[in-house]
Amino acid sequence: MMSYRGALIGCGFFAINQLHAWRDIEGADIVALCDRDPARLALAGDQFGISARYADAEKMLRAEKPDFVDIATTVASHRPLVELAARLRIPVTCQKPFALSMKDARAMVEACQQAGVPLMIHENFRWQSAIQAVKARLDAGAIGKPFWARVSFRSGYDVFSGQPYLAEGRRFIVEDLGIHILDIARFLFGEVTRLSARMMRVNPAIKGEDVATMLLDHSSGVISVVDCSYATRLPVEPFPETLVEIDGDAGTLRLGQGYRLTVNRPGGLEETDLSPPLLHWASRPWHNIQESVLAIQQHWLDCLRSGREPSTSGYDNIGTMALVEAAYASAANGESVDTRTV
Ligand code: NAD
Ligand code: 89V
Repeated sequence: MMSYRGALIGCGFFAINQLHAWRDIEGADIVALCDRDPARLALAGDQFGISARYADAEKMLRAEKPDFVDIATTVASHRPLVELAARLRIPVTCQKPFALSMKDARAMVEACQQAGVPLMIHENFRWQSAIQAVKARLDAGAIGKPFWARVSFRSGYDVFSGQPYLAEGRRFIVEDLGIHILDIARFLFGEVTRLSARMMRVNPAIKGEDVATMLLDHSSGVISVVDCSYATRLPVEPFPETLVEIDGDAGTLRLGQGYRLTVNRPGGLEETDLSPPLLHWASRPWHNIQESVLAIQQHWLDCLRSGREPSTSGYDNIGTMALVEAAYASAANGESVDTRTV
């Protein structure tokens, strides 16, 4: 079977996980790296034994002609890099947040569509095995028709030491973390018609909001609450677990702390430990994120091989980005927002 040659742009904090995952995936090899920071480029190149190293993305893509490009930079560079990949007709996967604005996101999707180039957003949280298991239970009708849900991420973990730029933005938790939790809500309950949000900043050392509570009307009829916080000090730190509560007309499902799944359904009570595997390169508590990186990258390769549209294609991710924008608009004006107008 053909092995796909990939090139990765942005050798920072998170790219190391992506490089580990690529090394584990059969049928894909990262053959070239790019970073404008020579120290980071050298560190990643040496760690993963990749000698083709570039400071300039266009030079790398023109010289290496890879089968796909993995963009692992922060958001400001996403639009020019995705459009570059489209111009050069190179299938492209790009980290979240996809874009700085809805206008940019739509332009990027359009550019890839026009060029006939597959585009996947690295929106990995829905690929966590516990979240996939919840979706499988819902699809199998385990609790009947869901009508209410809560998807929750509350933590006091210091994310700023690994990702210092998170303390600097005018926007923080919804743009960086809430985007994942909103995507899980869309994945589980479908598209959202209205959204209402309240936000606050508790930590005085950062610029953006670190607490958000959102109320979502899904067109499926489900009402969900999506809440996230980095100002919540619990006796056992749950980072980076997403907790889920769902009430259906025939039962209830709970994904509790410690990856404990409880499904109370007509046939009786199911209790399952959904702890993620600890991959050989992973480290706690990041291991559930790390396993989802492996899963989404395997999915990207499967999609490249089959020609299928990725679950989190650029087009799909516009739906999640719209929820982020609706949340900031609602928090700013105190009113609920029709997400289809964003
Ligand atoms: P980082 O700042 O540590 O790394 C980004 C790297 O990209 C830097 O080394 C920088 O020099 C390089 N870079 C930026 N623009 C470039 C360009 N035009 N050409 C070449 N190199 C360039 O950031 P990070 O924490 O690794 O985050 C990267 C992205 O990953 C962000 O969008 C972030 O939101 C996302 N992220 C996702 C997850 C997840 O679970 N999906 C987790 C953490 C971070
Ligand atoms: O996904 C992210 O971008 C990360 C984290 C999971 C820590 O929020 O910032």
